[in-house]
Amino acid sequence: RGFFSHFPRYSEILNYMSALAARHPQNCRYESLGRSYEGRHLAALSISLNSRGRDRRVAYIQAATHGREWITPLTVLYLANELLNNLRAFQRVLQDVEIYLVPLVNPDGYEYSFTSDRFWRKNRHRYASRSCFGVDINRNFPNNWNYHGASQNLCSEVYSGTGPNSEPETAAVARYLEYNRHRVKLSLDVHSFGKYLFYPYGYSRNAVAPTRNLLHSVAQRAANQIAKYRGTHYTIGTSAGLLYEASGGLDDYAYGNLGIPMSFTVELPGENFQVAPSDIIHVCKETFAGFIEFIRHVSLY
Ligand code: 0X9
Ligand code: ZN
Repeated sequence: RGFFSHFPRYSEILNYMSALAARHPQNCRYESLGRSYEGRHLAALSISLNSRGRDRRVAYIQAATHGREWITPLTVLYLANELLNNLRAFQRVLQDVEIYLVPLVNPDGYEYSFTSDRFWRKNRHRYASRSCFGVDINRNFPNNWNYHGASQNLCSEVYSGTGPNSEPETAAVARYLEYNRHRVKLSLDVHSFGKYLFYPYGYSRNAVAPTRNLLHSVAQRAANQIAKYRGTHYTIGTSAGLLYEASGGLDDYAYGNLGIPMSFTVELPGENFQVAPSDIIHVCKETFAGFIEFIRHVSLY
């Protein structure tokens, strides 16, 4: 069976990533950003035309912050494979750009959603003498932490943790982005579901991003590219306006704290986090067109 016709487990994803890097040693590096609460690797791929030092602009894309969002890592791995197999065709897009991909930000929650609870969202942080587990990694980033749409109840689906960056997964991502903040021009956090492209701010309906017009127009271009494949329609706006207010997300942190000019959360298709295996390839292909459009803008800002 092909890789993009089923939902691979953690170890299969890591094997796929290391095989890609082994097949393209000049253009792809496989590394670990750190480890999850349960000790799994936060595996990453760096893709570029050539190894030209540390001056390239970075397009950062992560997925599976929430365990149950199974389609998300596949779209990121599809992007990696497609770019590496067609480097020449994407020469313009990749010029002076490094693509940095973290397909499984929450490998513990991802694995748990296969073994025990299909709808597991949080990480698997365990608390002494408690029967509830896990922190919502997308409520744990240090931007207006625990302000709205987050909870201090350990059992809540949106438990924000003991403090900003309390979780190893959050801290590893924040550390990478902080260290590279001047190079990172695009941050995409890939989630499911809903067919939305969200830009900051997500924490409050009253917080307006100073560059909201630019963010909206870049997202509109990406949505247009996605729709070309089979007409999939994305709604564009802030998550606070379209869905709910929720603070501590990667998008707000990347934009508000680090000054990353293009920061978005993508909500892929798939009602109730379910995508038919035969549909995976189509979601990957349409999303690929959107990713490329976002990445196109990296050299402009
Ligand atoms: O609630 C979330 O973390 C995201 N939706 S999901 O259904 N995948 O859980 C949306 C996050 C949008 N960004 C912010 N609210 N900052
Ligand atoms: Zn999510």
